Amino acid sequence: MIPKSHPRYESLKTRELIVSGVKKGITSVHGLIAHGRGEAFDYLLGEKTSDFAKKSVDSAAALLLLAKNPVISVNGNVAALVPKELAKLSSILNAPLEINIFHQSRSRELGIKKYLIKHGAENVLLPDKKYKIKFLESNRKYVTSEGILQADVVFVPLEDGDRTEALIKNGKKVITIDLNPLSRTAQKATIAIVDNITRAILLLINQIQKFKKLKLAKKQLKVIYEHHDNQKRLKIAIKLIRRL
Ligand code: PTJ
Repeated sequence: MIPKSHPRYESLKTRELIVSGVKKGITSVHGLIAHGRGEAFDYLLGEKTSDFAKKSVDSAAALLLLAKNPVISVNGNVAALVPKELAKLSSILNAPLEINIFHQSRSRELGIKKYLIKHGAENVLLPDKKYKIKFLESNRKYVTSEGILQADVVFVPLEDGDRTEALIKNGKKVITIDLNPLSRTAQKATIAIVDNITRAILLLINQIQKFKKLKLAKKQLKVIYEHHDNQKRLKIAIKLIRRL
């Protein structure tokens, strides 16, 4: 057990979630490496949500509310880190959670589905080999007809870059959460939130709920979304990391 008084309690607790995800058969062993990369960037970003990330969250919330068919893509790391929050996001957006993993494993897909349902998810889709998106060779090309195939906006946290590019080429808008502002995913996404998913997803949920409560018109949401300049925000993140 990690003592609460440990100076790196939050970080170690999050690491434990990934390790336990691997043990449960939800997260791939490669996910440990991906998590380590994330930890390093989080350290450089001060392990807190920056103002520029909060602004990206606002734009992402607006875009998700503007979407006709939003879909939330789930991999093994995301499922292990924030299963309850994914269920909540799916419910407030009325959007399916679509399992889409890079390291092919049917048992892991089924395990993720079970885990999400255990944490309150009601709409979970498994990839269907009958349906593919174009411009992608990896296992992540397989989608569902009612989910990613017909989505206009796809939320793909902790992504690998080639799929972001492929989704964009397939005519979709992509929102990601990625701690690495230099990653291809962050660079190619419509909106990249440079923050830890464990913090940013809660902010995203709160912001969507706030916009819904305010009953913002489409025109107002559009202004918030269009205010986003992805390259500009990424440059600010890189500057912060370089301490410029
Ligand atoms: O479950 P699978 O098979 O789909 O595999 C999932 C992983 C994440 C292993 C796979 O997609 C992968 O290899 O991803 P990459 O290419 O390593 O990219 C992961 C990105 O997420 C990197 O840019 C990390 O910096 C970033 N990252 C890692 N942990 C976090 C994060 N970003 C936000 N919050 C985190 N907690």
